[in-house]
Amino acid sequence: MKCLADNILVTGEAGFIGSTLVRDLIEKGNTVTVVDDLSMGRLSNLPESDQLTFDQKSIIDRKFMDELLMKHQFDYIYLLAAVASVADTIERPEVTHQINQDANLWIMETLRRNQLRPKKVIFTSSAAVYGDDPEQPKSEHSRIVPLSPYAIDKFASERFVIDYGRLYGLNTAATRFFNVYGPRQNPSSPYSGVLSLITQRLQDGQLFTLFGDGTQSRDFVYVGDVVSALQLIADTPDSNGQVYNVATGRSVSLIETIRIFEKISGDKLKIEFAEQRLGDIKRSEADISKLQGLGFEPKFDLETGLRRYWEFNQNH
Ligand code: UD2
Repeated sequence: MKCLADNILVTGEAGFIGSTLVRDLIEKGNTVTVVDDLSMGRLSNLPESDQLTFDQKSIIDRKFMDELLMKHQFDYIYLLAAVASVADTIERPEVTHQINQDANLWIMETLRRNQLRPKKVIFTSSAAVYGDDPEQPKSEHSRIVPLSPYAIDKFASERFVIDYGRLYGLNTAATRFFNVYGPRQNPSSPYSGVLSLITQRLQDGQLFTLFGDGTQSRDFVYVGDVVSALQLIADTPDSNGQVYNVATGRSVSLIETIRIFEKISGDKLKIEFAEQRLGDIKRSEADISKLQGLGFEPKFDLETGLRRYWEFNQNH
């Protein structure tokens, strides 16, 4: 399906989604340039390869990004760099806006001004754009209710990228990730993904704080499936100008997820219950029929994905 040896830019690739994508692109023979300021990602997440060039830079460095885009004339661009913590964007809305929106707009503007024409630019957005609207499952046509600077910037960037395609003839698409989990996810912040926190607590035998009663449910999607979806969208001409939910289409409660994880690890998670988090969403489930229309099928159900994740952590 994919032609080999493309020249690819990935921003934000030292995070766990970006680094998984980079590994896969390199294995397929591509040349990959990565830009990450290492504010959240880790250099050790990236593979060693002479097909990989790493620049420890922030995407808000306009001069650097201009020169990089002009010099390499990338075939594909994956825009993953972001301040991914919703709470952080609530505390620092203006600073995080520069990264989550302005920097992405600047990249699009550089492409436009210089008539650069990548085969595809993919912006990675989030299910956060749907906010707390109770309608489930969420299709790409569901109501947009952005409730944080994070969601506002993700939605605006998504629109900018798509409309730069429509207005200026660039090939673009966007994705809305649901709850992604898997190897190399960083559990070090209280706002880290819940499955990375549970993994760590199970390994260390420490207490896990469950906010709410555990009946809240999420559409947890394994990072390997996310990386497959990204490349499928990149390689499909029909995806131009389109936005896709990236998830499994199945929502599982947190308590059931913990039970599955306990079965895999053979350990019992020590749980303390606490008040539900302010603004927490009760249920989140994706309608993925649009992505399935491109031929996507998730390969990892929750148990298979959690098993892989657990085994990876045991070996690293
Ligand atoms: C996810 C995204 C967020 C945004 C949002 C949109 C992650 C890490 N976050 O937030 O960026 O896109 O979706 O809706 O993917 N929980 C506990 N104990 C903990 C941590 C979490 O009980 O120590 C609960 C939490 O209250 C929530 C569930 O686990 O009910 C999932 O939490 P999360 O932070 O992993 O993800 P979510 O869905 O809040």
